[in-house]
Amino acid sequence: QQPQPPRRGAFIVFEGIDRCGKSTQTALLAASLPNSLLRRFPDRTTKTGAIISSYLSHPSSSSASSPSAAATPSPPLPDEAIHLLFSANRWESAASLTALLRAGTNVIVDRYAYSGAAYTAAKGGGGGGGGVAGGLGLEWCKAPDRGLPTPDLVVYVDVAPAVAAARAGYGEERYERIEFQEKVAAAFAELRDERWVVVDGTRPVEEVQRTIEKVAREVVAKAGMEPLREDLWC
Ligand code: Z5A
Ligand code: MG
Repeated sequence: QQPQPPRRGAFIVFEGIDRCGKSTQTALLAASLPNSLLRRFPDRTTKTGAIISSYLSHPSSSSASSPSAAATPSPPLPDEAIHLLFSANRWESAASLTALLRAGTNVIVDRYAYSGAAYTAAKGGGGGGGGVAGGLGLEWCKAPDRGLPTPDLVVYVDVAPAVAAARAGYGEERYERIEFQEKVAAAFAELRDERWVVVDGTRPVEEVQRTIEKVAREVVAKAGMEPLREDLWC
């Protein structure tokens, strides 16, 4: 009998608006799921990640008048440019993600291309194929991530923006305003497909974790029987 190649790992992505609980839940799943590894986007450790991190740490509405902004020589990055950097930041990791998956590791990712498309589309009016024709329309926003590894499961942690805003740490980064988060949620809703599972992120942490772990284990069991796809949004 021929030796069997290793079963591939499952690719599990977590998405949702700011402070919905993604980082809490990805860490818990990585700790409970055997042979798993946790990654996050943006990956702030790379060169593109450093630019992104600096961009995110300057609140958009007040940056023009703040003393630190006045001392910054370079003009702010256009929305299109930062969008492409977020995508580049994912492409930098794509080959290592597929290598891990092919070697049998379950890869859990905290935010992915769906965040990329939803946050930029929200700047252009909030998703909608119709509203914005060119730059910042949802189709434009999806384009640079086409062909990335396709997740087996997208866990959408569902929390209303007003509830998320009451949680610790809210408001420290650029996009953390309730009206903007409403638009992000609307854009996420347009991106949902058959791989998504929506979980109620307002339930206690342990309950959310149990729900996710059950689904994740089912997906891990099935992923080994299906080829890895590298055709996101193709
Ligand atoms: N962004 C983008 O524009 N384009 C892209 O392509 C990508 C991202 C990938 C930084 O992301 C920003 O980048 C983000 C989108 C944009 N927008 N902003 N600003 P980030 O992932 O680095 O952001 P973060 O700093 O990790 O925050 P977060 O992801 O928004 O939070 P979270 O991970 O979803 O939540 P958490 O840290 O797990 O929990 C938040 C708090 O809630 C904490 O106090 C928990 O203890 C509490 N919590 C968690 N779960 C619960 C439950 N179930 N009940 C009650 N309280 C809870
Ligand atoms: Mg997080």
